[in-house]
Amino acid sequence: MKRLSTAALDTLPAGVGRPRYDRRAVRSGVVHLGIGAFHRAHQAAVFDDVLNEGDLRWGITAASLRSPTVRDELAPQDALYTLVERDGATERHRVIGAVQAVLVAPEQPQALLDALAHPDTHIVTLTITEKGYKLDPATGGLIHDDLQVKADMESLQRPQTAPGFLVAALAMRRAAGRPPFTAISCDNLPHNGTRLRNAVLDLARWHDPSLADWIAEQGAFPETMVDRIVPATTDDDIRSLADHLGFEDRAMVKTEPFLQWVIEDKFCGPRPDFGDRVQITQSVAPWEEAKLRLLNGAHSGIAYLGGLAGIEHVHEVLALPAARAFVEQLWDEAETTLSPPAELDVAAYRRELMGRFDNASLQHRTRQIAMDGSQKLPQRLFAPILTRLERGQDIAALSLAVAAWIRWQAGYDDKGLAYKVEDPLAAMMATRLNGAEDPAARVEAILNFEQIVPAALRDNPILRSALTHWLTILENDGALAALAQLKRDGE
Ligand code: CS2
Repeated sequence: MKRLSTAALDTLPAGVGRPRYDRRAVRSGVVHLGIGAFHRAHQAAVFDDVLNEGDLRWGITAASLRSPTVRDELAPQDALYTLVERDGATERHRVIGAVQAVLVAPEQPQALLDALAHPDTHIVTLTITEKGYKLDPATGGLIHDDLQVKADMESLQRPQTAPGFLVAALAMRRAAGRPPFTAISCDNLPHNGTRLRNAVLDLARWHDPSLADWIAEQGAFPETMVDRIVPATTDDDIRSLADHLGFEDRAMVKTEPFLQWVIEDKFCGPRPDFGDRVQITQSVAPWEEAKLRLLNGAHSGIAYLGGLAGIEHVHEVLALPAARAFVEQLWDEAETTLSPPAELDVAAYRRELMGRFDNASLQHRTRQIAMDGSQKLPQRLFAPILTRLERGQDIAALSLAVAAWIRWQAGYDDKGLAYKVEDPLAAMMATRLNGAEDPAARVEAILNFEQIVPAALRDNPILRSALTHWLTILENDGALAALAQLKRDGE
């Protein structure tokens, strides 16, 4: 079967959306670092809307910082791909044309630097995942003993990290008398803009303090909240899209209709008119916190408990009444720790969220969400736990979610099925857990991780005993028994 391409656009079935602009006339105003499925379903769709409205400054030069996979999928397709929005039985298809080129950073570091330094580039967006920032939570600066950070501290000739590319490109811009770009972190981290700024300034200062001062004064790193559920594409998804399109699209992404992007009103150069697709606001933190603690917190709990029970997809976990009750209770607990923005109706948000989790046509795998827990739990679960314990409130559901993550590190589920724990700290956690003899010792081993657990929680006796209680049930009786117990306790 032929691949999707520019030539295919005219013969696609009616009803499939496609670029309404002349792609050859588009300039590249955006460089994106980390072209995974999330970017293709989120920011790229928004910039594609802007292009469709006729402002042709906002095409995207995207880069992958590691693997050539997405470049190799997109290259034979003229960088076109289909966004498939699924809601129950309804499916909408739209071919996105915003991505103009894909660079693979390790193969073409100079091309990426040139794109970042180019006068047309005004915005740099990033989805490099939590671990891509290379920040040490204990110091707030870069992890100086990380190998890639070390390499970037030695030389920025061939940068290794995202902060490395930004610093090297900003130095080129300054030398050429160009203003900096606005760097927009789109990862699920609290204060993501500040984190990115810290990482960039830390590295810039190391190389050239005057460069760091220039970036600090003239650059912009707005905070953002991004939201769209984007499950990994499967071969079945590709086959069923090919049946519909009559063309094969190996770079397709599937997602839900929902999309939210909140950006702090802090740009240092031109920006498109986003219309009502993006909320531009003075303060992103309350949005970010609500999303991280409600959506992502529940997601992690569902992923570990469902994954341990051997359940493949999110909607299947939520088909269990006890799992639903767990999510509601986790939300009750997390909600009290929020200062939601006035425009956010939390009760309505929760209802809508449950509906999004129930979307069976997404086939969102628990294993996908289970990845990188050490990078996700601090903002999703430990932060609300800390607030609740400070106020003397109970943490039953939140601590069950954390205990399930600890149990997940064992590498086999309740039926004994083995899986690989995907986490940058997996090996370190496994070593510490191996030496621990019982649930209490395993809880202690994990709480001692200063990279993961906030200092104020490490010796907290209430957290320790709650985690030990749940871990004992999880190890002896399994995730379903723990969920049933939580439900009984709440009745
Ligand atoms: C998920 C997120 O994989 C995960 O950790 O919780 O990717 C989630 O789907 C998105 O943040 C939704 O906006």
